[in-house]
Amino acid sequence: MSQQAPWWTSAVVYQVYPRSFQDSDGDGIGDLGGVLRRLDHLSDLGVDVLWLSPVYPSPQADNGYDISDYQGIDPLFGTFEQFDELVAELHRRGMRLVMDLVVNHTSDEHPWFQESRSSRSAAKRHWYWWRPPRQGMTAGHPGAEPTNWQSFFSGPTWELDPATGEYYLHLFGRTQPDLNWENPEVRQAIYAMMRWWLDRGVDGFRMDVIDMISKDVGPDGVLHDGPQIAGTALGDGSASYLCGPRIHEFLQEMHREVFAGRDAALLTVGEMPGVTVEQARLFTDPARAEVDMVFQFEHVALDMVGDKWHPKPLRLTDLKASFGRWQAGLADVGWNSLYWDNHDQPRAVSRFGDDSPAYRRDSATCLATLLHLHRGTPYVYQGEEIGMANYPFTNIQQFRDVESINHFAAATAAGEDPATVLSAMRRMSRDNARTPVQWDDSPSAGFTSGKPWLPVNPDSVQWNVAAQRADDGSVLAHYRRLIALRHANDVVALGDFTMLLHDHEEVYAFTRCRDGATLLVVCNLSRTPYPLPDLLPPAVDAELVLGNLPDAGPTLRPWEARVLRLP
Ligand code: TEU
Repeated sequence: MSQQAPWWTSAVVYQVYPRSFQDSDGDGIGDLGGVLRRLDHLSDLGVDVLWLSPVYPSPQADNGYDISDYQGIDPLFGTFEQFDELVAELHRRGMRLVMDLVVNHTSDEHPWFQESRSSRSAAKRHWYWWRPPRQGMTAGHPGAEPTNWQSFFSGPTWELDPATGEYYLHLFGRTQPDLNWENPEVRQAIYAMMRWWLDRGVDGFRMDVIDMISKDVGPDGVLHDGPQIAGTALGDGSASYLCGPRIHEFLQEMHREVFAGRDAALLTVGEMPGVTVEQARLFTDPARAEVDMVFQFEHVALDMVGDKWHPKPLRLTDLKASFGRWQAGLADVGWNSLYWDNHDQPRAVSRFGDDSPAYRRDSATCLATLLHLHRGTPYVYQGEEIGMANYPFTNIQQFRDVESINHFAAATAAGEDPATVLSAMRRMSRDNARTPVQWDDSPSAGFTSGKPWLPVNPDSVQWNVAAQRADDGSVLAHYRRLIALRHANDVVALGDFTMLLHDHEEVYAFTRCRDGATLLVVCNLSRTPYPLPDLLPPAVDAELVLGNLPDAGPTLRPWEARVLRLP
């Protein structure tokens, strides 16, 4: 990869969740006009790519991840004129635009599904997964669903459509029916749509749950039950839809049909829950022509027991084992994506750092240093660059996220204690990531002149972009330096990775080496000070390239991070 490393190996991606980024028309919901207004923030930060979460027409049951028209802009977010302006303005500033591609499922309001559900003999009936009730059972009765799979958003993955007496499959919400990728017409329609966006000027796609498009279906159309999930009547169907039998075939076909000939300038990212490092190596091997990198979920599953609603403390040694395995597994073939959070995850500083007033700034910058010095392409989720934290939710009425709301209903109906359910949601709900970006210290944080769709975090009085922009010691300033460091140093982008201190529960350390240059990175993920001479003797006389605390001395202070150049 040395001579002609692809451009995205030294790039940093910034994710915009438009609904929560910046409102320009006072309806309390962020929009494209808002993104346009804040482009200088992105250029100041120095990021290379903007990944835009969905802005297509949508009933917004899952905030745009339920699309009813793949070739439009939802009026909620603006117009095509604004979209084209966004592409042009990004390109003018040397940045690229990556669209969110949600093609495992559509909205139930998509015309394809409307046609599909209209009758059993509809022309597009086989564009989705329709099945009769389980043999010997009556449609609509509990347990009559064609398989026992549990949906990601609680309850069964099957919804009965009374008009035709058959069930349709939805791995996510009941208004998000899964497309049938076995059908070549579906695939061709999607590829045509993708080409249309590329022709319009976009620079690639972040592909939503793309490892779920191939279902393990028998020649007779049979789908199999999964192992029962303890405490429920439902089963885990993931063996039937994660990295299914035709997944590589479909992605290679997509590459041929959509990207071939122009892929060098593009970025393609597959979001792949449950993907293993061995699979990721196949997906991202350039010789196989599938995707450039994948979003894996291993490190964001280390602090839970079974599912996200049963959190447990993270052990640093588990994180090291996981990150270390991914760094090693993709060292010679393939490429990593690096992220702490996004619109589906709680805020990084609250989850992996220490968001108490004394350590919030230091832990946010420490985490950033750790991640950005790994080999792979770092992703910054809006607000992370100023250390935005989880929201102090106190009751169920404050949540808007379909996953959270459904979970509360299902868990309490099953007899779980509402206060316990709520406390897990306060920690893990996706709405933590979706409160408005905090631009200044005004009442709605500069996000909107109206009433924000999710409340602004009360800590915006202190934690906001305006306050940090002028402060050289801020989280924002540190992100700027980290991004510049990657751009300026081949060793940050491409150097070999070696994990150190494997068994240490509070300090994370590694080296990066390339062409005779070696960086030593050491991060204290705790409140305990550690004398460096005992811990890592070579660090003592090394030159400091970048640190997150002033006046570095012989002791590695709480949440201190250092990037050192070894002689
Ligand atoms: O998320 C995929 C996914 O696996 C999520 O359901 C994730 O497991 C969950 O949010 C964690 O609790 C993608 C999108 O990023 C997400 O916003 C969508 O809701 C989902 O797909 C369906 O499109």
